[in-house]
Amino acid sequence: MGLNLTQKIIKSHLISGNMVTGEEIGIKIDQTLTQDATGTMAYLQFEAMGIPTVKTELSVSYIDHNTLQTDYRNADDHIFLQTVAAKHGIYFSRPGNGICHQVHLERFGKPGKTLLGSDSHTPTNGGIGMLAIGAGGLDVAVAMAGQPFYLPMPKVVRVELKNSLKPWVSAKDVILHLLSILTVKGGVNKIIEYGGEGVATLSVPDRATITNMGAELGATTSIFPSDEQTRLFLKAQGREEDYLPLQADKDAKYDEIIEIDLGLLEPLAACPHSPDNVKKVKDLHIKVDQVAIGSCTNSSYTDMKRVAEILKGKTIHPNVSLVISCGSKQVLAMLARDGSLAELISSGARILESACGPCIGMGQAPKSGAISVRTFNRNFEGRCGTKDASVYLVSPEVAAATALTGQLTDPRTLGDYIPISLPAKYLIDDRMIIPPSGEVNDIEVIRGPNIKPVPLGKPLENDISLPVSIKVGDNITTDHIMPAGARILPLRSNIPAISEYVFHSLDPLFAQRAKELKQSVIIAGNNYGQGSSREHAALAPMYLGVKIVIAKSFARIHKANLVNFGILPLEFVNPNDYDLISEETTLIFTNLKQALNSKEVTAKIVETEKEIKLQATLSMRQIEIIKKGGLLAYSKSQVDLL
Ligand code: MIC
Ligand code: SF4
Repeated sequence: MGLNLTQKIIKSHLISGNMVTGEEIGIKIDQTLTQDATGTMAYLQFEAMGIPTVKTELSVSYIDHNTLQTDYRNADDHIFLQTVAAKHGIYFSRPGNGICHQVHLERFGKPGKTLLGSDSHTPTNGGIGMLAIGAGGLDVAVAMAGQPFYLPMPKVVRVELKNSLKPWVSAKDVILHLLSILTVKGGVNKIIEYGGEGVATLSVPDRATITNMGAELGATTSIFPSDEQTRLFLKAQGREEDYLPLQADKDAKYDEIIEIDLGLLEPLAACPHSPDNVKKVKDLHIKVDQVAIGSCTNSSYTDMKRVAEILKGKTIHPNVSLVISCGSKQVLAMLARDGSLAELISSGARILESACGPCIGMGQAPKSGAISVRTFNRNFEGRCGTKDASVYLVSPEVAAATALTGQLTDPRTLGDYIPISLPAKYLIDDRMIIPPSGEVNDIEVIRGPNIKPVPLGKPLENDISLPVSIKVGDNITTDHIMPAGARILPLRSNIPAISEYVFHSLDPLFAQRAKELKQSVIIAGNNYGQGSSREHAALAPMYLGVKIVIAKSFARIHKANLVNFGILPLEFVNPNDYDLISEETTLIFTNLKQALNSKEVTAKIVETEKEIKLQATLSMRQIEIIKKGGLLAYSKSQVDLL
């Protein structure tokens, strides 16, 4: 029987387990990437493993999330990351060089290889035919140490693309359409594999927009075949030797098949406050205050050039603030050289540096009650920095048209389509990427006062009584659990300080209450922990004494992060039992370690004496990790056994 693309790459990287859906597999990781907001923890953890140089083929440390430098803390993180990279054989992409996913696609991504990144949008590089997966920083540190990455063997969904996109409809509309079908939890433990005749009509940057936002489906990753389009992109990046053709076999099997006729799609928008709340732009008549173009989803040279062509010779609407952040220095420099940057500036755009910027609330928060239209990938409440703002996610074409008219605008009203093709040659200048130095011994790792040691988890207690510290609903994001933004991001290297902000937007008293309770349990609905890979959303609750999270279901990366830091994730066997628990409830767990061996746990509600059945959908390896108090302690115990 033939293999699909996912199975081919997994098979060639399989270290343990069998490719049977749901069974835990361990795969070899060829490349890793980190960014600054998750990277400091990842490298502190890597240092704790005592391994001199990384064991991967390539590891890159990017600075892109926090580049505001409002005080010493941010700058201290940057110099720590630069020196720790030099010491351990890691490439370092300097601040200003661009957003990790975009730069990785341009300069490092290779078809057929595996990439593990401490950022949930790592699947962007699936656009170039890589198996690119997002994970917590500790998992990435372990992969840098040469250990396998473990995950449940996902289901593989084929998305069959038919025909080609109509003028003014673009890659963003493809993924928004898929989000409207599958929702933000429809991709959990699935890999989305694209195929069909429509694939050849999409360039690598288009494909990367689609795989990037596969993260919003909760998917393990998304992947495109590697074909002539891939070769052309790599050639234009001066890397044709990295090209490897890669297709699914004709008779490959899939767990599910979804068909999308590209020719039937129209410009779409994800409405507040969820990427799956998708409507047709032509049906939305809304006045707009801010337009933001950029982020790792839509900031390629072709995206930006199209925006410049739309804005050329025109002026943005007086009520709109337009901010533009290019995905990389390569994109910005090319726009500068071909005159597009001048067009953007003349039209009234405010140009930001090539970084994540407004996507994660690092500046450019809109006004109170604003409508902000963005080419980004997440529109969770408050993420833009203004709690009562409403964010709409759209394509660059819709964003540019909207900036001109001041209301959400279907770009098909602009007239003749402006086709922009892939450049035959990109501007290659890697001077902002510092390769690892040969003389690692002389390098001193510089640690500023904001860089605090990583707290460790404690081994699981067998009998434990836990009051509920918070009860939350469905689709709680990691932005709810551990917010980002200009005020909180500088604390990413300082867990005691950042833990004060856990659940801040939902309940500002949470941190204080959790500390008073000393030990507690969190109760949640479906898809708990969707969104980012930030392990701080597990580490900080652990620091505040959270021992167990009980949810109707979990998002993949967050669940793995909870295990890594020794917090036990349990699921309701009967989801209605969620209603039996309130914020006043205390739960008693007895003989927990033995119960975990059978993966079935019973909790008793102290107030009502009712018993509720819970399940641990974890591998035996993960259960051992929990018993030891987290992955670092577990890994150490494995080494001590040798
Ligand atoms: C995000 O888009 O939410 C982030 C910021 O890139 C995160 C990483 C982080 O929290 O540092 C992600 O997607 O993993
Ligand atoms: Fe950066 Fe936004 Fe992309 Fe996250 S989603 S990596 S914050 S640009």
